[in-house]
Amino acid sequence: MPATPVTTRVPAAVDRLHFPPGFLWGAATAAYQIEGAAAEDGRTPSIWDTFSRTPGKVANGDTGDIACDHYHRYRTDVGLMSDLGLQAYRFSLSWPRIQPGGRGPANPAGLDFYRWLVDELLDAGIQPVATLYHWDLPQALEETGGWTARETAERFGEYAALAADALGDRVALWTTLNEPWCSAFLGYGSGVHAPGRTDPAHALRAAHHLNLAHGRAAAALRATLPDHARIAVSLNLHQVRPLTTDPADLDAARRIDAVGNRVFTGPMLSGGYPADLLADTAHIVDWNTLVRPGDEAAIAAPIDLLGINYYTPAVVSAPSPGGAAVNHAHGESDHSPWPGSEDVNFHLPPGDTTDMGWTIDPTGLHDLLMATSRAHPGLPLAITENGAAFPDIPTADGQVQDHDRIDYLHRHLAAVHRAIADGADVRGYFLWSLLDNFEWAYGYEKRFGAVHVDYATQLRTPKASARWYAGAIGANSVPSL
Ligand code: IFM
Repeated sequence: MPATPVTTRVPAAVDRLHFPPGFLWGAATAAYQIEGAAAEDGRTPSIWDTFSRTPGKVANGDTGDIACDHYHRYRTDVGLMSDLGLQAYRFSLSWPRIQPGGRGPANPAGLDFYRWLVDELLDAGIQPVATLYHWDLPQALEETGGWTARETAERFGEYAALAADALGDRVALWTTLNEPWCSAFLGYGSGVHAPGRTDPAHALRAAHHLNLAHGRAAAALRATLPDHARIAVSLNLHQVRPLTTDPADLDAARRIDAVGNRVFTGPMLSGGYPADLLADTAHIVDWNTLVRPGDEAAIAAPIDLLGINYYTPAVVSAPSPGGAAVNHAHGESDHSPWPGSEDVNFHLPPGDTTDMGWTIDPTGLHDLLMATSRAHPGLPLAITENGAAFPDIPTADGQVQDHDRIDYLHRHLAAVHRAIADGADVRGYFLWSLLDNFEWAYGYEKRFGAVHVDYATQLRTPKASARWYAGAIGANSVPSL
């Protein structure tokens, strides 16, 4: 009888998925979700201050008044980042803190806060990544039309110049907008986000003015920042999948891709608004008067990096007679966030879900990265948000053993690794989020953090996932799946 072959163990080197040298490991937050200090040092209300005070809009009546009190505890928080070994920290600047009311000169105290935060980061060897707008429009600008008014885009360009002027000597990577789809379509379409308007025409107007704001800000940043600075935008691109290959389902997917993705990538990256989007929505807005000569050229200001925020795919099918459109990923509302495609059906993709009810599907991230790479060759990509909410019940000793989040991060990072191996130029990954924080309409009910926050005491406790992520950063790799 032949001898039983000896099975050789796979060498340690191939037990891990190594990321390219220089791959940037970070974590992200946003001003209104963590800062608190809502009325301090000259900050004026944003649309989220107003919205969260409107009964019934946010779970439990929660507000961002205190949130994680990061405004006062930023040194502690940078210490936590340091312990994690973070290489970069993506945060947003609060427009109503920097430019109260959204017009006029900068507020020196508001700028000081960000100067101190950035200095603390640089001292800790952590690269600051500043986002100009993560949804906290000054309320005063909403009162003159908000994002439905063209003037708001002009004001945003001026605010961008103030921010770049103050911080451009120490922040080298800037993002203009975070997830403008949410600002336009959840804020002005379904109304589940501030300012809570529910008019499809307003949503489309907002989308165009956000695009224009991005163009104005990109121009202001380019004019003000040193040459080595890089400019990006963060889009929550929808990985849209038709339920079947039936032509009607394929058309539903095309429509959602148009109003979910190409409404932004079209003018920003592909030379203009896509004809099919204009046709699908022509009965809602008059694009010929909304988009003025020169707008598309302004929006197409070159960027250096595209930020992609990914959580779950969208599975869609053709409208069915009497079938109500349900969109599981974007909250409950009687109003659709999909102007012109209100009756497209959404289906919960198969698989386990997070505490948000979002299906966990890392293949969506891989597919999105590949599709984006193919659509925009030569444009470097980064994952500027990815993560998951879970209930995260602390054990008796106060620890959080969030193995479900470790599994989520591990599988999504493996998907990023696979996309890089398949040719996508992905430069970095920012975990959402550093801290548990104010999760918009869900208030403090949903926990996305790698670090647990006890809101009664403001005690921060790194979860098991924080330790796991620190290990990945240190090794520039994750275990093979
Ligand atoms: O918390 C949000 C973040 O502000 C924007 N992207 C999605 C996250 C989770 O919902």
